[in-house]
Amino acid sequence: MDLAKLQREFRNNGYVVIDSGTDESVLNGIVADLDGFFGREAERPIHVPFADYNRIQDAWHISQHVLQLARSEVISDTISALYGKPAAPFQTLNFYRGTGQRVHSDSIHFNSEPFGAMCGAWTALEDIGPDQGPLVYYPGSQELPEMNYDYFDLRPSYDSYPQYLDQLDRIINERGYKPELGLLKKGQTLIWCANILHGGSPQKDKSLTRKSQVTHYFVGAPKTWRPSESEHKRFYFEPEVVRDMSAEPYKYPIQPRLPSFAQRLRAAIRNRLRR
Ligand SMILES: O=C(O)CCC(=O)C(=O)O
Repeated sequence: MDLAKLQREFRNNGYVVIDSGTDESVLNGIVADLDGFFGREAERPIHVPFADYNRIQDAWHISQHVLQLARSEVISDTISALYGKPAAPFQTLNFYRGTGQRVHSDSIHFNSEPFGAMCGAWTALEDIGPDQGPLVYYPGSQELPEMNYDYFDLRPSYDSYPQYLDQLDRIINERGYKPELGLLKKGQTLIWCANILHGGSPQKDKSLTRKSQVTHYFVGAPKTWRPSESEHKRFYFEPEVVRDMSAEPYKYPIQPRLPSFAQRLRAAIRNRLRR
């Protein structure tokens, strides 16, 4: 790997794409471990902090394969080389389809002092084409100033998030940033810096999947805080480093969500039709 070239690309574009070198068995193992939990009518995993039909947060608590990818030395060594500081993974997100997530900067979710000591690594668990709702990002936007809620005169709270997103759309239009799509091959990883504007592009073909894993990292040992919970003063938190905890009792006993009335009705109709 030509490190100087990679560093230049990261500085100029706000992201780089690398081959993570992850074994096929790990990529397929992630898919196999989590497949049964995705979909509106699937059961939810209970030993993770959050799960819905398309997103499982911190599945490293329940899948050794998710843990293995999150602890990939190729990825963390690349991040450490890009920043010149050690990188520590602190959160994973697994997706089954495109997220259609509106364009944001990660620093609104987890910010750091000093600013910018955080990044995301998005790994394709299958080849990703334009109809699958790939990641979308705006090279150049990483050079924007630190934009927390107060930058836009908004109350630092989750309630202000939609208005924050509107402001980012406005800035993208005004500055003419051009979107790029993460059309990655299975096993490739896109590493983005904390401040680049990114999100999920709309999934054009809803019959397709878009299996992917995001791992978020802090670099160095910054003070970490959440802008959306900092209404009165900065809310600092201690990130939980992703590590093998399989020998320890599960930390997150969340209640499985009961199926909604509509889900029960659909299941009853399906059962009736099967008879
Ligand atoms: O995978 C996607 O569609 C979006 C992921 C994302 O925006 C994030 O993890 O911050």
